[in-house]
Parts: sequence; structure tokens; C-alpha cells
Amino acid sequence: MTRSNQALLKTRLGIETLEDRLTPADLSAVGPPDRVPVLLPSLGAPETIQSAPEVGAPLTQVPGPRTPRTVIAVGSPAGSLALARLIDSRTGAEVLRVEPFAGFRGEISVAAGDVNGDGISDLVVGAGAGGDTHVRAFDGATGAELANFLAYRGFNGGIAVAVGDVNGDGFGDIVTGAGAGAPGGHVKVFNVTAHMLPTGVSVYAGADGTVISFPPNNELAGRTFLQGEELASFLTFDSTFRGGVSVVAGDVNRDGFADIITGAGAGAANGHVKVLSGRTRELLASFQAYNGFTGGVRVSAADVNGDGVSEVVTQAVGTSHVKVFSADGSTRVSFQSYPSSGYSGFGLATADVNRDGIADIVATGLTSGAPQLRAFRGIDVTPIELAYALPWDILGGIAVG
Ligand SMILES: [Ca+2]
Ligand SMILES: [Ca+2]
Ligand SMILES: [Ca+2]
Ligand SMILES: [Ca+2]
Repeated sequence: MTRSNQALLKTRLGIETLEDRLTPADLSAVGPPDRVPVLLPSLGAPETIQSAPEVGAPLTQVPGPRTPRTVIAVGSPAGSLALARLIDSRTGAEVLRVEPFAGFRGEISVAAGDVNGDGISDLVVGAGAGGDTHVRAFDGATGAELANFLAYRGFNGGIAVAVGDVNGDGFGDIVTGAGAGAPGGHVKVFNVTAHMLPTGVSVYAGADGTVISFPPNNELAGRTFLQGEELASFLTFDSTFRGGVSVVAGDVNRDGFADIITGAGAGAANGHVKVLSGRTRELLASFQAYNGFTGGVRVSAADVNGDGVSEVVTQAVGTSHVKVFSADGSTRVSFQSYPSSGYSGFGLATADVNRDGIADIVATGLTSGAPQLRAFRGIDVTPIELAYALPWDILGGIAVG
């Protein structure tokens, strides 16, 4: 095991359950948890358990700064039959194409990330308003369905979806943010792949080489995570705010756990962004991305400058104004991804487009009804020349993730 693997494993062994971090206030604000989601028969019984990973074996590749995504999730606009794709971020080749919600013509939210731990990004789709907060996930390698559940029972507004390993177990989790109409920027985290964490082994700690015994005091040891299990449910804004949130997950403090970033929807002042620790739920940052703007802020996250820590990337909704922030809220870059006239329907994502191992900023837009995709190096916003265009059957708007 390499030293970096040791360090990574050590951080994973320090897991505490997110539910344990919920304060009574959180719980009362959130209301009774709507426990589990619908499981389709094809998913198998919830108690199905994968064999535990061997300690000492190569760690599972997880989404995050160490492995920038090389696919982009693309979703159809409201008004057309819901269609979601994964495309190769360098070539534009279609990797996966699904119709996630039969007959649904509303808006959808899409995200790319590895939820089953095979190192290949999968496709996660969340239904927009009118879609019963339906979430489905599809294997990026085979197209097989990996998850199918309703994220917020009784709420029929839209949801935003993201992927990140929030509980540090090596498997990407699905993070959802409730859309307009839901109070408080309600975020949930769901496990996708059933698995068990190993118990009773000793490992070497990272930098100082100290031997630690696992688990010294770890409630997750031997714990089985179920398919579709709700790992966390909490509000990220004041409960009087009903503008909904965009959501993304990325490790901004380098502790090995994906942190949760939410951007307040329309109605909130100044493009309010919050960053919460995935591990402790502690508020890591709270900042205003767009002074004087009340149209809402979309968030993405990736290590766009190659320093090993995720930055927060934002877009003022309805505009092409993109900014990159450090985890502390300091602005790194600010630019317009498209000209101020002639373009509309802007979207934001992050993926490694030029294959240099560092995530880039992906900005979509429309002009004369034709979908456009542009990519920029995150460190200095140098445009990256693309050898492809988006599929032409995407008209009127694009969701990317
Ligand atoms: Ca996968
Ligand atoms: Ca996880
Ligand atoms: Ca983190
Ligand atoms: Ca970085």
C-alpha cells in the first residue's frame, strides 16, 4: 500500500455516521425522514451485500479531485421527452443514452459520477417539477439500472442531483437538493451500492507512520450500507427560504470526504453559496457569489487548478457569468463564458476536457436554437478547442453535470 493510499484509508476509517450529526433542531426542521425510497424488483432485495473490499487492496477509484471526470452528463430541456446522455468529454462520443422517465416531458437534472465503485462514471438523473422527485442511476459501463427511488415523498417540485462520496466509504453517493417550493434548501444523501465496510483490521496511519487499529471507535465498521439508503437529510438555508437549491459535491478541505455545496435558487440575495463538510456537516463557507443578483446561483465543483482540492464553480442562473472560488469563498476567476447577446439557456459542468488530468469548466448555451458547448481551463480560463458539438436533437435548453 502506498503512503497516499494509507492516508486515504485512514481518513475513510474515521467515518462518523451523518445521521449521528443531526441535531434535534435539524430533525425538527426537516421533519420525519421519508425512509426509503422505492426499490424496483430488478434491484434485488435491499439486504443484498457485496463482499467487503480487502484492506490493502487498491482503493476504489472515487469521484473527486484525484480522478476528474472524463464524461459529461447531458439532459434534455423541458418540453421534450426526457432523455439523458453521457458523452465523452474529449471527443463528444455518446457513452450512454437513456430515457429515464417514460413519457416525462419536464425539466431534468443530470450528474456524472461513479456510484458503484468500478472507476467508471455513471449517470444519475433527477426529475424536475411534476416528476415526483424521481431519481434513477445507470451504470456508465453497461447501462444497467443502479438506483430508482423517490427522494422527497410528498413533494412534487423539481430536484437537483449530484454525485460525491460524502461518507468516505469509497462509493459515490447521490446528493439531492429540493427545488423551488421546498423550504430551507433541503439536501439529502443516498447510498447507491449495497456494501459492507471491513472490520477488525489494523492499518498504518499516513504521514507519521503510526499504527492504528481499525476500528478504534468506529461505528461504521462492519456496517452494511443498503441500496437506496438515506444517509442524511438536512436543511442548508433558513426554513423560510423556498427558492430551492442547486447542489454539488466535492472535497474542498481534502479530508477524503466529499463536501456538499448548495447554491440558493431564485429569490435569494446575491447568489448565496454554502459549503458544508460532508463528514461533520460543519459550515465550511458561506459567501455571496453575485452581489446584487437575485436570480439564483448554480454550483459545480472540481479541482480545476490541480492542487488536489476542489474549487467551487458558480454560474448566475440565466447568465453566462461564471466564477471560481476557493473553499474559503475567495474569488479565483470571474468571466463570461458566452457573449452578452445572442445566447441563452446557459448550463455549467466540470470535466477533464483536454485530458491533462485536471478538471476544466464546461459551459453550455444556445444560439439560434443550436446547442453550444465551450470549455475553459479552470486556472486561467484559457479556452480549450473542442473537436465536437453537442447532439443536434438537444434544443431549447441543456442540463449538464
Ligand atoms: Ca461506475
Ligand atoms: Ca459513499
Ligand atoms: Ca471534505
Ligand atoms: Ca484545486
